Amino acid sequence: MHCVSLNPKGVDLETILRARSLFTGFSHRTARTGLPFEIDRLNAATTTTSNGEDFVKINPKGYVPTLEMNDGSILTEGSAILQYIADQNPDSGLAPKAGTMGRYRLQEWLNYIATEIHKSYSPLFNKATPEEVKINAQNLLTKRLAFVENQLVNKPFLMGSGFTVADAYLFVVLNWSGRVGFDLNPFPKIKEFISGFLLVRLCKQQ
Ligand SMILES: N[C@@H](CCC(=O)N[C@@H](CS)C(=O)NCC(=O)O)C(=O)O
Repeated sequence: MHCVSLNPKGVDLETILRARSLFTGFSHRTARTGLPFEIDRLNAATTTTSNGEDFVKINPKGYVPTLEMNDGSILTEGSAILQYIADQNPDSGLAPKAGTMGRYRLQEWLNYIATEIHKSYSPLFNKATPEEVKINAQNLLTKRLAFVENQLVNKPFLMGSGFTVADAYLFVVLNWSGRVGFDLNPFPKIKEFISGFLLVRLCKQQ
């Protein structure tokens, strides 16, 4: 198994404390299922991977995350990849069983994170985005995160007491806030969620 992700600044993404891209959350989720995997990084400027491959030939969509299986087939779209990884080890508890109401709830969260949260951060990364578009994206993000904040009032994770791939994805996107100057102070539960996550990771690393 082989995955490719974006590491434009060449920073060390191996530790969760520096989690800044889908890559980090992705690799930790993969690690938790006990699956063997390799990681390739994408140079966004040249669109070649760290192995020197032309990324567009691997994934014609041209973006990450991208999962390449041992048979050479490719799976794209973060939400699909996350569920695939979780399903490789059903006992990991990373996703409720397919066909159950719990799985639809998970998909509900994954779609919300991908389309309403992830994509609200995207224009904030682009220097060419006009200021009013950025303000609009920030306002939208405030609304979307207010919903998440309310959901975390009585439970530690999005789905309740158990950690799922939706939490991992949420953690990764929230970690972009510092980079794009989005203030999370109005969201104390979200801040608690982030620090709880970091604590668990740190404990596991020791
Ligand atoms: N629809 C995709 C979007 C993934 C995405 O936005 N990837 C970003 C990095 S976080 C990317 O590769 N952007 C580069 C590009 O679009 O060319 C998904 O849900 O996985």
